[in-house]
This record gives sequence, C-alpha cells and structure tokens, in this order.
Amino acid sequence: MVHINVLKKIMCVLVVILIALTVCLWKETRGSYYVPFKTENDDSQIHRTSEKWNLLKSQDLVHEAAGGMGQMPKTLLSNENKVKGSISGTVEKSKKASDYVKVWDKDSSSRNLIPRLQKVEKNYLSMNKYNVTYSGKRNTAKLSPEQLLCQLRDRVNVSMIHGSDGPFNTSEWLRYLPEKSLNETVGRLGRCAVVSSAGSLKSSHLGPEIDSHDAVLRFNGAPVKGFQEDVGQKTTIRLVNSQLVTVEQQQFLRDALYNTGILIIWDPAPYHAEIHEWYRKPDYKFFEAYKLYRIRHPEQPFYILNPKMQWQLWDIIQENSLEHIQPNPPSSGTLGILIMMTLCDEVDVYEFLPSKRQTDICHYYQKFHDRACTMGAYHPLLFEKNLVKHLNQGTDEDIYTHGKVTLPGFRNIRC
Ligand code: NCC
Repeated sequence: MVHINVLKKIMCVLVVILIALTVCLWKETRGSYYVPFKTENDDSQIHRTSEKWNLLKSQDLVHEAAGGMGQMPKTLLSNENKVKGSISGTVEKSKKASDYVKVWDKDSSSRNLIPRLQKVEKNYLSMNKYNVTYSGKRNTAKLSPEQLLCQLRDRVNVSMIHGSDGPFNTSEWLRYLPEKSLNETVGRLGRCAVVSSAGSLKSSHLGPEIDSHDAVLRFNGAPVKGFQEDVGQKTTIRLVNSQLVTVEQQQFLRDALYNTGILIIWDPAPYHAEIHEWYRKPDYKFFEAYKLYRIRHPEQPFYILNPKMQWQLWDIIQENSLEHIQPNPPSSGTLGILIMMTLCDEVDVYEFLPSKRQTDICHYYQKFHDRACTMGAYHPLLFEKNLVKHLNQGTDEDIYTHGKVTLPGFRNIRC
C-alpha cells in the first residue's frame, strides 16, 4: 500500500515536470517574429512588415537578461580562437574575467541555435520563396581566406542599376537614376568603416574610432543623433532595404535621417530572375517611393543595387557552408561589407561579429530583444558571419573588445 502511494507521488511529479518542459518548449518555438509559411509576394510583404510591428509590441513581454558572452551558445564560440580576456581593462579586471574568452567560431552550425531559430530556418528551407535551385558544391575542401577573397572579387559583381539595364532604359528612368557612377561619386577611398546596427554597440564608445575612417556605411534606419559616442556621426553611405522604404511607419520620405550621404537601396529578387522579371515583380514595390525621393532630393546620390549581386554572394556563402543555408538573400550587413570592399583599401566592420558586449537586444537604438537579429532567421546571417570570421585579417582581441573585423579592399588582393 505504502509502495503504491509513493509510486503515485513519483508519477505525479513526473507528469508536472513533463508539462513544465512542454510549456517551456512551446514558448521558445512560438516566439518567432517571421511568419515563414506565406509564399505570395504581397502577402509576405505584409507579413514582414507586420511582424516587425508585432515584435515591437511584444517587446514588453520579453525580459530575457541581456549582456555578456553568455548570450551566445558556447558551441558557436571558437575553441581555437581563445584570446586573453580584458584587453583594455586593468589587470584586476582581467583576473575577474575568465582567463580566456572566446569569439565567433567560423564553423558555427545551425544545430547550436535555439530551437525556435532552428525551426524558422527549416521553414525557410522548405518554403524556398525565391526558387533557389542550387546544385553547386558544398564545402568539400574549405577555401583558404585568400582563395575566398578572390572568389568574392571575381564572382560578385557589385554594380548599381544604370540606364542600359533593360527596363530602366527609358527617358523617364534616365531622369531619375544618378548620372555619375558610385565609383565616381565616392572617389578612391582608403580606410572605411561598416557599422552594424547591433545592440552590442551600446556603451561601446566606438564613435571617435568609427569617425576616424575616410568613409562610414550604415544600415536602414540606424540613427547617429544621440548615439554619436557609440557609433560616430559620419555617414558616407546608407544601405537601405526595400521593406524600409515601403513601410509607412518608417517615414523614409520624411525623416531627415536619410538626407545625409549616399543612399543605396536593395530588394530581394528571385534566384534566376533577369532584371525585367524582377522589375515587374519586386519583393517590395519600392520604385514609386524611389522616384518620389529623387524628386524631393535630386542632389542626393541614390542608387539601386543590381539584384544579381545578392545571389552571386549567396552562392559563395552556400558553397563554403557545410549545411543548407536559408535560400534567402544575405542580410544588408554582408551586402554592405561587399560594397565597401569594392570601394575601399581596407574595411573595418563593427559589431557584425559580436564583442564581449553581445546581447539579445536587437538594435543599439531600440529596446526589443530577439536573438534572431544576431543569429539570423530570414537571412542566412549565421553563415554570413562564419564567412566574415574566416576572412578576418584582424585579431580575435579586436573582435572581443571592439567587435571589430578587418577586411582588405578588393584592389589590394592578388589572385
Ligand atoms: O536589423 P537591420 O537588418 O536593419 O540591421 C542591419 C544589419 O546589421 C547586422 N546586425 C543587426 C543587428 C544585430 N543584432 N546583429 C547584426 O549583425 C545585420 O547584418 C543586419 O543586416 C537588413 O538586413 O536589412 C535588416 O533589416 C531589418 C529591417 O527590415 C530594417 O531594420 C528596417 O526596419 C530586418 N528586420 C525585420 O524585418 C524585422 C532584419 O531582419 C534585417
């Protein structure tokens, strides 16, 4: 009798534990801010937009502690890349920190992502919105950084739409497109900075260092006003995605933020699409907003990135990854890095690979938390970061303290 009672109690405890585990798992998987099941163009436009606002609304519900390298799963941190802790700090500080710290592992795998992000990635793989039919190799023998740089230089054609590109060859479009090429507009650039929008830039005090570069590239709605101490105040180029331009709440046509520097816009295209096809059916219908902006700011150079580039780059990321990556274009971050590598002698990238300040806070200028911003959901960001880590010519210490990666400009490499 006694035994049966004890057995019953044990069973009850086990059932409670099982329920608690199920609830935890359910919470983790449903937190996705992309709704990855829609394939219709317009539908997905609405979704990516509304997801963004759902995310903002839900920010109060998310109270994950942020800060410290503990945010990144240990398995995404390189064992080879151990560096001494606390580079700029005092001896005392470095004693407090563990003797060694780790930075981004260039062989990071999606297996180590949290379950929700693994599920999102799987959904994007099965959705294949852009009809990617990749039949190339998959990292059988990993390229050396030098070989990889040559591949990027020779196979990724960083070009802007110009008058001779099919549907843009009309007198109307010729009025809108900038007369000068991007190269002519910026001239030859020496040291350049690419500033990611990551939350880990907060309290970084990197502003003066970033501003010491000849040119600075920023993304989307990332502000400088009020954040100069951490991100600097110089903006030479701003790369924006077509979603930002078409979403009314982003105030693209009104916000003075966009009036500084050179603007470049990009839009996801189908994997095999020629310019004509993409022009008829862009992922986001941004052409009208582009024209309106050009009418209001005719003096400001504003380019449209040739959509072929995103897939040329994607192919190389896929080739150099051990697993299937999301069949969606690379993030603005990696597109911007490639743009600067074609324009500059040297490129320093800030907080694309997270530093010791790594956090799940998405942007330095907003307060919502989501690990997807750093690890990727829609974009194959994890694999983009693996590639950038592989190419880094700077030190792991620089990544740890400054979130800084140094890459050569394409004109400075020999193939
Ligand atoms: O967030 P986003 O990117 O504007 O960030 C610019 C680039 O910085 C890098 N990044 C950002 C945050 C973080 N924690 N870690 C990072 O490494 C990434 O390389 C990123 O590309 C984009 O790529 O265009 C993206 O745009 C936003 C959003 O559309 C714009 O901010 C406009 O509102 C996307 N977010 C959503 O759609 C909700 C984001 O997925 C990608």
